[in-house]
Amino acid sequence: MAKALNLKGYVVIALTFWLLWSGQLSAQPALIPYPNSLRATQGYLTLPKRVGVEAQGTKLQFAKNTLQTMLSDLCRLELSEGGRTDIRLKLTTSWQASTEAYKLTINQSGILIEGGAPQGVYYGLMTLRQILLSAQQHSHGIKLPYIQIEDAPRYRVRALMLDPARHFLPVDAVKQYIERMSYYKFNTLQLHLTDDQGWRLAVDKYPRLTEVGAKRSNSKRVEENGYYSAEDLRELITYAEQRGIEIIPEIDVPGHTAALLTAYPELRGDMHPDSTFVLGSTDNVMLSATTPRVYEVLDDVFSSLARIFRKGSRLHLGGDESAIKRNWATSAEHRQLMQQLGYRSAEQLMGYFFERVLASARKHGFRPMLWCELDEIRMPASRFLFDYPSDVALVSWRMDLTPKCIELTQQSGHELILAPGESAYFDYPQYAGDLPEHNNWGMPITTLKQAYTWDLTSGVTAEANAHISGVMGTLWGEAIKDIDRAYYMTYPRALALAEVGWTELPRRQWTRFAKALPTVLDDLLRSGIPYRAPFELYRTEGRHLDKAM
Ligand code: TNX
Repeated sequence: MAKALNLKGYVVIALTFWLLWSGQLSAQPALIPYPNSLRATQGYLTLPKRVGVEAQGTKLQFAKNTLQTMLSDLCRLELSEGGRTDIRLKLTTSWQASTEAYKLTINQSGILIEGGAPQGVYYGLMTLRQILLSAQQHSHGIKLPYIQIEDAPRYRVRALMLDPARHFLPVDAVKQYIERMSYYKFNTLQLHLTDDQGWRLAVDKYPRLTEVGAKRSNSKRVEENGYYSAEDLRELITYAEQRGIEIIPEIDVPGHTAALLTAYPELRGDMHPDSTFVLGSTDNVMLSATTPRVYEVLDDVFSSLARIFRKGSRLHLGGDESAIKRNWATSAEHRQLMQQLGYRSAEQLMGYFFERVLASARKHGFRPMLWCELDEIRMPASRFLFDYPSDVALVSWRMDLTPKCIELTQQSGHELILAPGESAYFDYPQYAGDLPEHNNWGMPITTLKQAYTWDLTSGVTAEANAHISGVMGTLWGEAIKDIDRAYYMTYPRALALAEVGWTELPRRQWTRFAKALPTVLDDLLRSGIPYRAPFELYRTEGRHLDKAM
C-alpha cells in the first residue's frame, strides 16, 4: 500500500516538473475575479500584429471599440480589415443564463467570446484583457494559452460606494474609477450624494442646496465645494451603463442632513431653533418628521432625480444613524404627533417618516433602498429599527450585526446587500500603522486577507440565502480627500471583494489570488493608479503566502 502511494507520489512529482518545464502551469493567466469554470488545454495561439476582428451588429459596437483599445494599449496590436478573423465577438440570444454570463474560447481557430447580452461579451473581454496581461509578447505577435472559460457571477449585485458628500470627487475622476471597476466585473456604483458635510446634487428649484449646502469653505477647492449638475450625472450614467454599471444615487435622510438643514433651516421644524449650523462640523441633527415642507422638498428632489435616472432605477434613502433621542424625542411637535398616532417610542416615527418619503420615491418610479438598522446598534439586537416595507432593499453594514440582518431579512423576504464593516469598509485602514494621520479616528483595520476570506453565508444553504443579492464595498469619505486616496483605499481590497461577489465559494482560494495579484497590480500601476502595495504578503518571497496577513 505504502509502496503504491509512493509510486503515485513520484508520478505526480514527475508530472508536475514536466508541466512546469513545458510551460503549462506557468501559463495559467492571473485572473481576478477567478472564473467559475476554466479548462486549460495544451497549446498556444499566436495573435499576429494585425488582428482580424468580427463583431456582429451594432449592439457589440462598444465591445468592439473596447477590444481595439485593449489590443493597442496593452500589446500594440492593430485591427486589420478584410483578412482572416482572429477574434470573434458573438451574441447568443438564445442563452437563458444571466445577461452577465459569457464563454471565452482560445484554440487553434482563434478567440471566440460569446455572451447572451452585450454585458456578457464585455465581461468576456475583461477576462481576455487579463489573459493578455499575463501573455508573452514576441516580435511577431502575442502568444496566448489555449483555454476554455464558461463564466457567470455568484451574486447579481457587485457594488462599490463612493462618498463625494464628504469630499467631492469630480466627474472625470469618477468616470475613470467606473472604468476600472468594470475591469473587475463590478456592476453597481452607489454615490452617497448628501451628508452632513455636503449636498452635492444641484436641484433647480432649491439653489441654496448647492450655494450653501455644497460650500464647506470659501476656497476654490473642488473637493470642498463641488457638486454635480443634472448634466454631469447624465454623463456619468451613460458612461457607466456602457460598461454594465448601474449608478445608485443616495439621498441620506432623515439623519446626516446638516448640509440640507443649513441651506433650508425651516426643515428643522421646532428643533434647534437658536443654533447656527456650521457645514462640516454640525452633525447628528435630523429633518423634522412633522413639517410638511420636508416632504415637499424631498418630493421635488426625487422629481428632479427622476428626470436624470431611468424609470425603475434604484434610489438609496439612507435611514442610518438617526440620533432620534436627541432630536425627535426632545421636540414638542414630535411628541404631539406620537401621541396622535398612539406611539410609545420616538423610533416608531421612522416608520411614519419613511412611509411618506418612500411613497414619493415610488411615485417617481424609483426602487427604494435603505441601510439596515436594528433596534440596538450592538448585539444583542433583536429586530429591525422599524418595519421596513417589503419592496425596500436593505444594505447591512454595522460591525457584528450582519448575521442578524441576514436572519431577519431571510424571515421577512427583503432583498439584502451585504456591506459588513468587518470586511467591506474600505475607508478603514488596511494595515497596522498605515496612514497614521487617519488611523486615529477610531476605525478598526480591515486587511486584504480579511476582505478576501469573508464569507458570512457559509454553512447556510443557498435557498435560505436566496434573498441576498450581493455585496458592496464602501469608501466613506471623511478621510478620502481625492480620487488618489480613494484608489489607495480601494485597491487591492476591491479585487478581493470582486472575487467574493463573482466567484463561487469552492473556487475561491487565497493562495491563488495572492499569486495572481502582482500581475493585476502591475497593470494598475501602469495606468497611474496608486493602490496600496500589499508587501506583507510577499516579504517572505512568497514561501508563506498562507500565513501572511
Ligand atoms: C457609518 S455606514 C456611516 C457613515 C460613516 C461611516 C464611517 C453608514 C450607513 N453610516 O456615515 O461615514 O460609518 O466608517
